[in-house]
Amino acid sequence: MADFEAVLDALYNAVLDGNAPAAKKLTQELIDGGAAVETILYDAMIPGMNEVGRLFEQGEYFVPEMLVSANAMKGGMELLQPLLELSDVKPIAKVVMGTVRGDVHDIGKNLAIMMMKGAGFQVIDLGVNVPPEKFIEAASDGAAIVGMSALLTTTMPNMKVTIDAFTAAGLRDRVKIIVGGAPVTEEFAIEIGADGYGANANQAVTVAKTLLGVPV
Ligand code: B1M
Repeated sequence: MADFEAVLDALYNAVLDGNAPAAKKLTQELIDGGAAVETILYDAMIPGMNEVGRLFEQGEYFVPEMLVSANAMKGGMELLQPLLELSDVKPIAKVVMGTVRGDVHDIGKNLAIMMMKGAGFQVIDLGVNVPPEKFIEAASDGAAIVGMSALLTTTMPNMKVTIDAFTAAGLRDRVKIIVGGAPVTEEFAIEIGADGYGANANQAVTVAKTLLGVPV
């Protein structure tokens, strides 16, 4: 393989440019070269998406550019998923995860799901724009953890709406609720009555395990 750093750089640029075929090819090249999943994500793909966000904020990128970049990243992530999956292992617990109502950002949520699955959780992915009732319905079937993601300051309040709906349904004590997403903070998580906060996808795993008393 060409110089490791150069391939990571090229992958960063492929995400930035929304070049899906290149993103896939370079991700595969890194996998074949023995790069760790975390390196591929945190040293190339995620910084690439962060730069996309910065350019959008500055008015240099628009929604279509964000979309093609997101698709490029997703294509690469698909190749990483099988590397994280464990087979023939009894799941630690059932988790339901989704992006809250009004919000269609799913890359961070998908990453958290990938990491949770890789760590041995059974994860039901509820997708995006998930209303409280859907979280409740899915969690009623034996879930120990509910995970919510939000990327917009305007949709963050729907995390509290969902938590309140669990309380109203008499189910709040049966599940641990963890929250994450770029604008979400530890303070916000405490304020809305969540049980845990994950600053990144790996933390979703450590927080979930800690809440269930499973060794990290
Ligand atoms: Co949107 N968008 N977007 N967007 N978008 C942001 C979020 C924004 C910050 C861009 C900006 O202005 N800089 C901005 C929000 C501003 C705000 O709220 N104050 C914004 C906006 C404004 C919008 C629209 C309103 C634009 C418009 O239409 N005018 C619109 C809203 C649509 C809606 O949801 N209703 C919109 C649309 C879109 C696209 C559809 C085009 C696309 C999403 C495609 C998709 O997800 N399938 C998109 C994208 C790609 C982005 C940016 C560029 C990238 C988001 C991303 O995927 N990041 C984003 C800018 C940015 O974040 N820098 C932006 C990478 C991802 C790995 O990070 O999701 O934070 P993140 O996940 C992290 C952690 O947060 C954590 O783990 C992950 C890995 O470490 N995590 C968890 C996430 N969930 C977790 C759950 C956990 C634990 C950890 O436990 C349960």
